[in-house]
Amino acid sequence: MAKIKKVKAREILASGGEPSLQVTVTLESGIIGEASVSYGASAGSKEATVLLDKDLKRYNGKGMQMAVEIINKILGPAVTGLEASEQQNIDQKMIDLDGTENKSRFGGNAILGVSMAVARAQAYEEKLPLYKYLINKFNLKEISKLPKPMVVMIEGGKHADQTTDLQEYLVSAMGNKSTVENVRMEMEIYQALKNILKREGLSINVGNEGAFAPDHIKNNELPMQYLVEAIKNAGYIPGVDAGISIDAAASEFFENKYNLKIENKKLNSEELINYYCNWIEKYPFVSWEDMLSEFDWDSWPVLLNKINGKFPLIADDLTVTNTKLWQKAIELKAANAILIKLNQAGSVSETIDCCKVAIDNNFWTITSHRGGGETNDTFMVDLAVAVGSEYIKVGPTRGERVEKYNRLMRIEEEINEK
Ligand code: 2PG
Ligand code: MG
Repeated sequence: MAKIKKVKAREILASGGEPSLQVTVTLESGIIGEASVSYGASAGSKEATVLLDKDLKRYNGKGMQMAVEIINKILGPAVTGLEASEQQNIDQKMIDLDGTENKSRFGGNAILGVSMAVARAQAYEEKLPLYKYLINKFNLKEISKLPKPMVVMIEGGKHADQTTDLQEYLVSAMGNKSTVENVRMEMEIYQALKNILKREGLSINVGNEGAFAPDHIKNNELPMQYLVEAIKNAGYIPGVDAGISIDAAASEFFENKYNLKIENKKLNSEELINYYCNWIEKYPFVSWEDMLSEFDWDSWPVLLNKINGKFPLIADDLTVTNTKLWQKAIELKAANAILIKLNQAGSVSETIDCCKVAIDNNFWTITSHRGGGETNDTFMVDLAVAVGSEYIKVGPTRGERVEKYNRLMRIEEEINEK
């Protein structure tokens, strides 16, 4: 048993060169836990609030000094003296102190930073790897398999300029290969894709998430053709070793109608669904995510019905790692898999509670990185392992991304040594 002795926060830089938060929790035993918080570029409207300073003289209003103050002066003192093992109580205390639906008073970023750092400190205190500590603490099932990589290969939308309207084209590992082999396969496919883009005269510059962001690509379907070709060129079988996932992030191009700029098309929901459904038989899909806007609830069940169980439809902006919204999505048959992002929920306990709803209903969870403001923190990987996520969704290059795959491979090594 160890009580929390001190909580200290600071502003750090996130992957996009703008601030985020890092929190250090010291226990009375002298053990230290540290965590950094990420945030998104194409965030859902109902996510826990990212509290920013709005002081335009610093970082164009995106500083986090206010959140730092809140942690150092309010949240930290409030949890000091509590047993670090009481994660749920600590989270609840901060949620109650904030008192708002979406953590707009103290910020989901501030509350989550403390929440993650406490969990990490207590895992060290118990000399357990973080994933194992989370399994014990939240009564989760023992590990039967590790999450597979779902790697963003081509990115557009809000994550890159003048490229596809859809935000992400991903390659998802299939079959029963080890994590090490899956990661190798993905990176070989990434390199094969680079050659294809060069051949097509397209740029191989990368976007927010370290995926290729070819500008002036002609339509939203071409990336899928390239991905299938890349899988083959790397020596793998599409639909057997690896398949394709898409995250349209459709809320970002929804303005009364769905505005597909690069194709000069404005489609209503029904037309967009038909546009997508033409692809179903053509490509080896593993999943689709946010194909419709978070404000278009009525159309989600129509699309899910058309997919007809061929692959899962993942909700991200629609459900924002929020138990109530996710229950609504299940009831309305709007989606049958959920994207999990710690900072959407704003605390470790709420994130895991939301995963439990998916686990109880036999739906996939896919634990995800963030586009805009990722950090080197790998908490999300341990979380994915603990809740038994089917996939982790992370970009293929840049330090803050590859750290996640490196952590997953390390966990595999640890488990195999036992
Ligand atoms: C998404 C994510 C991560 P962002 O939409 O799934 O890929 O993007 O963090 O910008 O919301
Ligand atoms: Mg998404």
